[in-house]
Amino acid sequence: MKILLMNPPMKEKELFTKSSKETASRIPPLGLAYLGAYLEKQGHEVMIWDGFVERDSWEEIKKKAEKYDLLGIHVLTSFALRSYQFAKFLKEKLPNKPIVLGGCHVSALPIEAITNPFIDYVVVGEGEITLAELCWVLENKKYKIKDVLGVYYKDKKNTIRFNGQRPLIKNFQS
Ligand code: B12
Repeated sequence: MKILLMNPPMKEKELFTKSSKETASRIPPLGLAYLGAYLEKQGHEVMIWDGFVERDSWEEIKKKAEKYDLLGIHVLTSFALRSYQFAKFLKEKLPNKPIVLGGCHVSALPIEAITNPFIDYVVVGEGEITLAELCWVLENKKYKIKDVLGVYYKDKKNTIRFNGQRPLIKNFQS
């Protein structure tokens, strides 16, 4: 699958660490990089688009996103509202693309996130294996969504479902 992982678009003045312009806010998004590395090992094609650094307009991001099969967005509490606005924008423009949220904010408040009609999946806790299994489900291989731990989703009747927490990864090399 072709997967686009994103930090939401933030203006320079909105970044909390603006006082240290050259350093803190310029650190690459580690969580997305972990996910990308794991997904690439599973054979997927991954692009990371970091909205703290990139300066594309939302329309330009939408044009990029058109080329991907799954759109993932990272959510910290400090930019959760922007992440939700961004997810809504993408869903309205690209209704057939699955939108997945992850990160510590939605791990703490998954119901707040999955209740939004424009969000398809919320991954809680460590995302590597959960997202890889979700990709298999979406590719119609091997797994059914009811077998995937660590993900909130809505069934055909729009009821929120969760199959339980995924145990922590013990050996990351394997
Ligand atoms: C390193 C770090 C920083 C670094 C680098 C951050 C970066 N850009 O990567 C710096 C110093 C820049 C930083 C800054 C800030 N940080 Co900080 N930071 C951390 C720290 C210590 C580790 C983060 C990390 O890299 N974890 C490792 C990665 C692998 O984990 P992860 O990001 O959570 O990602 C995993 C999952 O969440 C999930 N996942 C994540 N995204 C997605 C997306 C999808 C689609 C899916 C499916 C899954 C998924 O899968 C990933 C892999 O398992 C955490 C504390 C912690 N122990 O996590 C605080 C933490 C994230 N930071 C926090 C805060 C508040 C901030 C600041 C807002 C502080 C400030 N006032 O300026 C700023 C934000 C600035 C910014 N522009 O991002 C809070 C967030 C609290 C919250 N509820 O949102 C935390 C949790 C610390 C705390 N307990 O208060 N931070």
